[in-house]
Amino acid sequence: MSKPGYAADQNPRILEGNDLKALAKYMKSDSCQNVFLMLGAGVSTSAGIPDFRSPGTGLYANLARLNLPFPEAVFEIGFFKKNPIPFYTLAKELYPGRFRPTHTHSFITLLHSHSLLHTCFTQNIDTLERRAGVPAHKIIEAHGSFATQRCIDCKTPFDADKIKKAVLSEEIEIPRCERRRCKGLVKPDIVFFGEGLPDQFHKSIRNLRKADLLIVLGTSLTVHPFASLVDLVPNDCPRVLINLDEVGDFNKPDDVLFLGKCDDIVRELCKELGWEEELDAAWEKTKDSLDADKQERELEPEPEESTEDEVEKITKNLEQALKVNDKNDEKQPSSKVSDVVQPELVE
Ligand code: CNA
Repeated sequence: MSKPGYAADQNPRILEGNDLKALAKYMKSDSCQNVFLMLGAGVSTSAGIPDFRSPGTGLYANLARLNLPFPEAVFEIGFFKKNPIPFYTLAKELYPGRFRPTHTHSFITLLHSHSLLHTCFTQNIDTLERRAGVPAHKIIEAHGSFATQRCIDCKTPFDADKIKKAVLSEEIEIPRCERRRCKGLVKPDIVFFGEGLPDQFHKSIRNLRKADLLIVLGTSLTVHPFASLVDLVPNDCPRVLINLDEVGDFNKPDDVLFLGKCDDIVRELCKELGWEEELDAAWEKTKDSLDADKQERELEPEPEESTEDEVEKITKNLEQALKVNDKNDEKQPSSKVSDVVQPELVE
């Protein structure tokens, strides 16, 4: 259950209080026209996708036990060039289609249908915002996504069906560029450590000046430049953090924190807004896309798995892939994330 919201010592100036009732009242007022969101992996954990940093269930804690030079190596471009197998093993587990959007994703579609959503900035690569029905032009996938892919050398786009087939085949095939004389490695357009963020991200940052409300959900706010977006809204714009734990620096009078699971807090907020039935109806609709995908991948309906089970499975598969790779290539890459990370995407 969520802790009651609280903010800095000063009384809020724009909101009437620091609880969900006051937030809902503000959202329904004429003063609140442009809502901006910042999302992180925590909005997708209830879909069964592990985040990076939650102790125990986070991917990093689990990858740490594998024979990787460092856990982040799976998402580091220098390491990928030397050894793409760990990333593709992980990609197989995380590939879009297996996971259903959460109630929090459906809440975003409601913000849109109530003409409140200006932009949803997301760090997530799972495309669950789109699958929940949020229009593509409202989403900025700051760290890219699995939606498109290209050769890392000549940048030629690669066919979506072909990469899906390669990734999901029993024995993962590492996709290679089909241009004559290139044959470079193909990678989904996910931003790795060591790569720049999409132009669209940089272009849309200036819109934050128009924000009447910023809601930050399910992120540790440790990856920059994304994390610094919280400082780019106007000084008098209320900022709301919905997260399991307290993160970032929320000390302004109209900063409000709700600590707990985002699906629970979003439901409470929807109750205050009178949107609870709409939330359930919107979430109900998300089932269809998942079923279609499951059929496409010829998967039997799976029993519900906990995030712990999912992480254990991913780690085991990765362990297996690394063992196979060890046999093929005795020489282990030895780069460290600090050698290659560029200022664009840093922790
Ligand atoms: P993170 O650093 O793993 O932090 C996640 C945060 O969410 C933590 O503060 C958790 O306490 C919190 N959290 C976890 N579960 C919940 C919940 N149910 N309700 C509320 N809060 C919760 O992840 P960030 O997103 O901050 O880090 C940025 C990385 C993670 C980006 O580069 C992503 O690409 C990457 N990532 C994405 C996914 C995905 O697409 N679903 C999954 C794992 C990692």
